[in-house]
Amino acid sequence: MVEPNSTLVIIPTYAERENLVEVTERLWNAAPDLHILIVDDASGDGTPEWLRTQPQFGSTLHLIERDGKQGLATAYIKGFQWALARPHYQKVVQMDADLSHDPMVVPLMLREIDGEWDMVIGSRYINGVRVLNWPISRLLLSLGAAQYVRTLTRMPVTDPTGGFKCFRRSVLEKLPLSHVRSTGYAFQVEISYIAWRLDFRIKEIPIVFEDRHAGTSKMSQSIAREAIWRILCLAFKNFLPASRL
Ligand SMILES: Nc1nc2c(ncn2[C@@H]2O[C@H](COP(=O)(O)OP(=O)(O)OP(=O)(O)O)[C@@H](O)[C@H]2O)c(=O)[nH]1
Ligand SMILES: [Mg+2]
Repeated sequence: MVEPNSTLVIIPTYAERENLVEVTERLWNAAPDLHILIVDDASGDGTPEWLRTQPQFGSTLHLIERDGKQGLATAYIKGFQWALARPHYQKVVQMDADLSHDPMVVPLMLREIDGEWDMVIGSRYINGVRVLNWPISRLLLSLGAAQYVRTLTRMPVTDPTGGFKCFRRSVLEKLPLSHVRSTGYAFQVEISYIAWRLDFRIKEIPIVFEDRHAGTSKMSQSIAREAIWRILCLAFKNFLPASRL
């Protein structure tokens, strides 16, 4: 029996098999009732096979398999649509597989959603900078990107490129998911921007972000180029009414 007020954590994966054992274990330690959905893009590292051997598979552990690497954005959109097709999921969390996002933060996010907030963003940069084990060049790039987004979109969020978020179901219901244009990391900004323009109540909570535990980065120059361009497009959307985003 599925509880009517369940929470789904969506984790997109591309070659994250080494991190999956720990991330799932730590999520269930933090909040035993969570359901987890992995959206895997033919990682080729045994991710689906490992998931199918787990006792929770099919009950609280779910899998969407896609047949090639199709990008973070469409993986999340698939996951959001999967959650929306199941009315018992009232809260949805999105996070990376690589343990950069601490599962212990999930209960704190859920508490904010149970309070007055519609969406919670885990922020590395609110009230100081909390990033562990990143080279200074990567940190400066991330801080510069955050400033670029804030200046162009005027969205009052300290960490607009962050990927650790929690949504009340009603937010996902209102987002025009089929119109989202970004394919890579610009997706994180685009979703928060639309939620902000739709006047949802967004709360940032401080998180400590740690560099990935294992595996390799999927960041590429084309993803970064897309982000620069897509955010410029969002800036023009400031002139559109929210109903036409
Ligand atoms: N399904 C799917 N997941 C992806 C894809 N690209 C990245 N991911 C996942 O999205 C999450 C974020 O990607 P990361 O590579 O950690 O990106 P990052 O945190 O900016 O970079 P590093 O941590 O430095 O590697 C991870 O769980 C990835 O496995 C993709 O094309 N498809
Ligand atoms: Mg990462």
